[in-house]
Amino acid sequence: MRHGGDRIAEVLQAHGVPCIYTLCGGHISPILAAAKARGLRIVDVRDEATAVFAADAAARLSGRPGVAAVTAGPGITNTITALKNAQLAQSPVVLLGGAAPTALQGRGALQDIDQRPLVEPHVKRFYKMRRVAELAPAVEEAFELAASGVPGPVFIECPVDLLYDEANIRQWYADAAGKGTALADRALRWYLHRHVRRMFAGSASNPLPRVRAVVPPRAPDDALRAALRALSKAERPLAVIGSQAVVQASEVERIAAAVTRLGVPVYLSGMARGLLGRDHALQMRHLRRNALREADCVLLAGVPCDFRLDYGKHVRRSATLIAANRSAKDARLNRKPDVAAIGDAGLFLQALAQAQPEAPAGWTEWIGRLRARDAEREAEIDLQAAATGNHVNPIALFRALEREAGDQALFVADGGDFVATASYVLRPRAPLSWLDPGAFGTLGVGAGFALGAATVRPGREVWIVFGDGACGFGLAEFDSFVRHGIPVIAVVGNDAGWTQIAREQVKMLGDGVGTVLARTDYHAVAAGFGAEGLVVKHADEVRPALARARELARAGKPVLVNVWLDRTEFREGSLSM
Ligand SMILES: Cc1ncc(C[n+]2csc(CCOP(=O)(O)OP(=O)(O)O)c2C)c(N)n1
Ligand SMILES: [Mg+2]
Repeated sequence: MRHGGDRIAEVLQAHGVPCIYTLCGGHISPILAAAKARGLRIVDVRDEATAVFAADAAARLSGRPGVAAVTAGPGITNTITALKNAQLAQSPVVLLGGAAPTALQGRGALQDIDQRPLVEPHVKRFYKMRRVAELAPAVEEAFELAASGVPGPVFIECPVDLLYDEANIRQWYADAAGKGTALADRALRWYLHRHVRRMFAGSASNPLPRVRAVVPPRAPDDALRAALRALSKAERPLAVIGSQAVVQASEVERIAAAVTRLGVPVYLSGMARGLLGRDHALQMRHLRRNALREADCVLLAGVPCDFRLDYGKHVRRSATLIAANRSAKDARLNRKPDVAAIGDAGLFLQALAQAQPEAPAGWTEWIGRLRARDAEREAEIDLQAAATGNHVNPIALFRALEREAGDQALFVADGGDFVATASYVLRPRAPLSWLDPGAFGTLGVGAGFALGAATVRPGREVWIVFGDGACGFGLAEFDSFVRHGIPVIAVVGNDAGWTQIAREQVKMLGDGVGTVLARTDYHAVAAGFGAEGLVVKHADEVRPALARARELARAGKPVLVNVWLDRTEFREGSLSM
């Protein structure tokens, strides 16, 4: 007879889950052991948040739900930030959480709290398991739910007494019931006997796991026709393509081809960065705000009008706005679109490209203008990259990384100003090769994201672009990288501070309190965990260090390159709220 842990593992296996990210606990041991026995890779980390960040990244890169398992109580509370991050990033994660034995919940058991009110607001559904027979169907349903409609995390609470084998559990309950003869003892025995019977009711049959197909939602034809009409009338069209447009990882090449055929100049954001490769005639990188103000027809594909578009104010009032989004709420956030195409934005782009006769020749001049402005901005950045100081200019560092990183490179961004600078300079090479936290702006995603990326994309070069502040959250995961042979390269921008915050705080309040860090030897910390640590204090050391880091990673070693930065004015004046 299979135990509950094995029933769960069987469903994970049937769904082709390559990897479970976890931090152990007695409450979930049967899941981990059974999953390992079925050939799933178990990657154990040093903080539960890392496990969920890794599952999130794995989901974004594979287009299938990522799976994490954490223990009851503190294991679950530790995941909340990562869970919220996945929810706001619309990333399909299946989180398996332990719980106290069913009969002891609310009676002062170890690690026992009411988990529902903590977790429920951050997930599409909170499954509370009460019977062994419910486990497999709940996991099957969770996989479907996480990936359908607007994707997001789903939580399954698995009490420990549903996970171990029946004989053990019956014995455990029999021992707990004791052998007393008093009326109260006999009543307890009767009660527990009935409880156990209910727990295992219906568990004798164990049907084969079912994998349900997830059908992506399609925008209705009238939205497609309206969008086509708007585009055909446009003189200066512009598209912004964001993370939600690429939730179907298997579609990215087709989406890229559709964008090319559509002929509309584009800005790519979030997970869509890299969609068109390193260089594409239609892709603009700079001065998006100006372009949006000039465009007479704007297509937002999987992008809400949130703070990143100044709540919709970046788009000219008179422009025709087309919003393609799986979420009707996001499509209308802060600004009512002229055309709301509610459905998968990636499929919508493909449908548009298929139905549009040919990109109007009149767009050429507009595209040329945008390209010229982009090139001008690149030249300005080059000038700023040339500024020298005592240590390393971050723009020059990213120019060097841009040259050094391979065609298979995948970049993970975790930090403040350092990462914002990277996003202007680094060019993701291919679709799904850039990971950032998304709308929650969460610091600390780096180590988990890199772990998720490296495990679902083995052999890919994974670079973490880390602020020195941000790297502190996940530094202990160098231990996990080493133990699991995950050769990521972290480039830490060491400016001895939480600079994105310091920049405005000092200017407005005259005090940098709380924003100052030291030039800490992060490379030595990584080396302490058994990884390779390199330090770069001067400009001329950058290229050899990056090359060496790449070489070490190719030989299977995780590396941390601690780069001492100079101050720059590059991010001056930028503030996100
Ligand atoms: C979990 C979390 N805590 C705090 C913040 C606020 N915050 C945003 S950027 C930033 C500074 C980041 O510093 P660092 O990683 O060193 O990058 P830098 O700006 O110095 O380049 C902080 C503290 C946040 N976004 N997330
Ligand atoms: Mg910093």
